[in-house]
Amino acid sequence: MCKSEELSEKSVPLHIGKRAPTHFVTFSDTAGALPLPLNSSKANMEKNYKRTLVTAALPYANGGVHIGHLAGVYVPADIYVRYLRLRGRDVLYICGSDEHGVPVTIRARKEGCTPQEVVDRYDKIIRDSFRDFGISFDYYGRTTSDTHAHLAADFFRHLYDKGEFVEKESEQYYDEQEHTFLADRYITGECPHCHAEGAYGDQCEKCGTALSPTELIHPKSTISGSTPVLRKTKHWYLPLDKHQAWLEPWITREHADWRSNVVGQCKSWFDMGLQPRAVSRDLDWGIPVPVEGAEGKVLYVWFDAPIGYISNTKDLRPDDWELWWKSEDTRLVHFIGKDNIVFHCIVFPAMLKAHGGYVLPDNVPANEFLNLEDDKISTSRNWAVWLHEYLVDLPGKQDVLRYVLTANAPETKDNNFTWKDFQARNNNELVAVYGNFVNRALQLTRKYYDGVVPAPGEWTDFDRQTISEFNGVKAELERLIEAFRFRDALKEAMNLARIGNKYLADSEPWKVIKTDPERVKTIIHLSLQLAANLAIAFEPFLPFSSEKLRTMLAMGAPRWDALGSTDLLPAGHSLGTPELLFEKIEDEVVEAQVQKLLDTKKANEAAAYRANEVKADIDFSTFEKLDIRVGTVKACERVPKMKKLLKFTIADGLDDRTIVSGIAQHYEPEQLVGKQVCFIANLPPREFKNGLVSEGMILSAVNHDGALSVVTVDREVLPGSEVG
Ligand code: B3M
Ligand code: ZN
Repeated sequence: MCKSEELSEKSVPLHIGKRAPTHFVTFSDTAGALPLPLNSSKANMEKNYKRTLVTAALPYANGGVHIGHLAGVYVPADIYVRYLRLRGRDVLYICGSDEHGVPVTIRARKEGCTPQEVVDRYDKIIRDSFRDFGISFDYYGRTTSDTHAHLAADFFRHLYDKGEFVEKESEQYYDEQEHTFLADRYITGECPHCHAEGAYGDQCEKCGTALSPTELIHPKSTISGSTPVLRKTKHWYLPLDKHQAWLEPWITREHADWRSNVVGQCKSWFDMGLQPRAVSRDLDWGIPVPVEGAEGKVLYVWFDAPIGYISNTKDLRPDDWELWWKSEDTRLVHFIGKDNIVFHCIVFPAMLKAHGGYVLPDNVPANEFLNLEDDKISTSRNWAVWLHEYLVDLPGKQDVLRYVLTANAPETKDNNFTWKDFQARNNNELVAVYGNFVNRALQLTRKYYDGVVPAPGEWTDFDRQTISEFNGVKAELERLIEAFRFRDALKEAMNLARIGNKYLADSEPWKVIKTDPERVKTIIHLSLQLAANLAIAFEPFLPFSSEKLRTMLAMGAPRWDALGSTDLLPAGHSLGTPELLFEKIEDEVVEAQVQKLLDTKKANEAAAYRANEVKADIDFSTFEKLDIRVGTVKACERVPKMKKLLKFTIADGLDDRTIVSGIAQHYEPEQLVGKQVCFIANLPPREFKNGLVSEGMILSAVNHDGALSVVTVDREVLPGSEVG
């Protein structure tokens, strides 16, 4: 799912050896390139599954839910389970709040409250949003529940007793003032790559490089501000390296038909070689590690969270939860966002396998990300459309959002949400096609037949052609939904409405009524059958509108089997009161939403400016120690393999000096040659990984948006001139 990226636990903490990849290659042709799998999911599909267990990624209870979450995980999973239920399949849809982990503790610290208070607050907001958008979980639990604490601890203990973990001591940063080990996110410092200040122990947000805390220059504890020290600590690791032997063929051969983004991402992990992964943390918020000598240690949030799927099932079905998790005829499907792929395709399956007795996922249809108005959705920048705010501004329009997010779902690539597109899809598709057809069919019935379904005459060739067109929709919808292609499936449902619209437009009952009133009975009869079909076809996608339509048609519960039928509403059946199914959205409404985003952008810029508070006073002698000089740039070039860096040769008055500066993203090297720049001349030389030595620091101004501008002089001076 799309995470609140700044505060989410990144996917690469605490591992031994090689770093995990941060960028993935997608092998769009993976499925085709591999030999035909022996035991593919296709074969599995033919297996007789008795029940389907659908999980949706557990949202972190440290923020609300936004459109990225909805589009990426919860709406697609909801479409899928609503469809399965309509078909009469045995299905459970399980989710819950993910309430442990460092992001929760950071927020609690910031807000001066307890972690429990944080998760209580957000769990409620998240629950309400899901309910309001018709996300039809069978159970929504919490990882702070007792059931979960017990199950997760037992799970760990079982693996521990079986010898499935590797115990290892390593050195980690410790805050001596606060007497606590520091999670990666609690340590900031200078990025060794781009030299931005404030890089986190797991990643530099400026240049995106994945880091380990020990790589930071001048690390600082964000809790006390002190410089942390390295201390030995013991952790338990899941030896994923040992699991690679079965995981790799299991995914790349047996499940080569999973989405190519999923298989591709797993393949890049395999190609790098899986590494042992720590499943415990030194932290005081979480489930205590249930072994002796583990005081002060808790289960890593990514160890306990997926077990939440199991404990939430157990809370819902205390008597037969094991059937849903341990029986070979259960089909397990995880809906997630792309940032969770490694945990659901590699880590969790390894945990389940190591434990023994559990089924493994049959499919993991992960989505890519949704952007908002061409910018990455971001919780900390408030660049998001929050579900609870959406419903205040656009009351009753849940289905419009469900529609737009599905029509535009990031199924195969990142996609973009814009308010303009939102308005266009509502006005040109929902209103003009679906709503318009239904409204015309119902209004004509009311006008000509007092709201009673007329008896049809013989079908004409034209009627039969229309019927044959919509007959095929059921099979097509089934094929697409079962292949997790919800965008295309929605298009297919919309096509049914187009067929109806065209049928009415071409048969022109409002004209024919004057010459052949008997014929009009048939036209209206068939149109009403089509409208009833629409209520069924759209039920998984737009449940609120389907319900409204069923009320208008006074039809009972939707039956999938009946889709394609021309006998849904018998002659003589009285309809309910027609209402508009969808309303046009006016320009002012979307303009207000765009304005809200523009205001956010402005507020962010102002906040960034204010954030650069003036530092504490220093005395003059400290200032005098700084030796700032002017130099002339004689040469400037990019540094191979270090895409942030530029290497300068500066004439400093005496000699040529080399200065390396992290501004390659802001300048072409040739733009700087010949310029006079200001640099600090008396810093100790700093050596980079590749052996390059920098003999000073070039001064730049940082714009509010992070753009750097080199400090130059107004009039040419001799190289080596002092700045003061
Ligand atoms: N809470 C990460 C996320 O929200 C995490 C998912 C857990 S699923 C077991 O992206
Ligand atoms: Zn950086």
